[in-house]
Amino acid sequence: MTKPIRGARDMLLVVDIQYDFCPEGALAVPRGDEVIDPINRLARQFQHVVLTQDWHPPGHQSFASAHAGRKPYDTVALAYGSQILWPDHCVQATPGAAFHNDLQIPHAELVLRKGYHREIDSYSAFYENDRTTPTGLSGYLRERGFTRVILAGLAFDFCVRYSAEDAHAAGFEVVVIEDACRAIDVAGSVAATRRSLAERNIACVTGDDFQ
Ligand code: VGL
Ligand code: ZN
Repeated sequence: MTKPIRGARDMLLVVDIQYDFCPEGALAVPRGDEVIDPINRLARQFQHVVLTQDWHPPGHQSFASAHAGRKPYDTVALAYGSQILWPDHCVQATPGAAFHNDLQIPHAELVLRKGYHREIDSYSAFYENDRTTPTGLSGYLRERGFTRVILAGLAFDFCVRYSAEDAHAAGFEVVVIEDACRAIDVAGSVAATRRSLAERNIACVTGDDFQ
């Protein structure tokens, strides 16, 4: 491993680099696989890396197939609020849920799975979509003394966005490496993400600019 140039209090959070989010996957993020090389390079600069993995049980409530008469990208009201419905994706232990083989981060210290409660989706790596069920990540990072979270991965407008916002709300310094992310872009979600990150003063930079 290259000598880490990032601080001992920095955690790189690599979000959902799974086959189902890559081209030809069940919930393909356009050009999603383009982030893999930049993320591999970025990860070599960090001593500390966490990977997230979307990990749904069959019949998950975020799947359109679990709602009669609904189709992917419809929005429905669930017990905790409004939820976009997705194609079945990242079903536990299926090939689509696996990390892309080209992702090479052997020194990643934690794989944080999320979305495993059948009734609750989880975009954020910190809180599920009911906004009250924690994943435990904030405690993990705090207990280990990390103060800054740097994010890259898929998808910019969902899991990266909500993870960045929750990390910020939890008191971490947050940086999104935007050119190491790709977006789904449904119903203006990319524009909404940019607005929301800007309102919170969450830094959105390119890998080259990241200091
Ligand atoms: C994601 C939609 C559904 C993501 C996960 O990783 O951004 N998006 N599940
Ligand atoms: Zn999902």
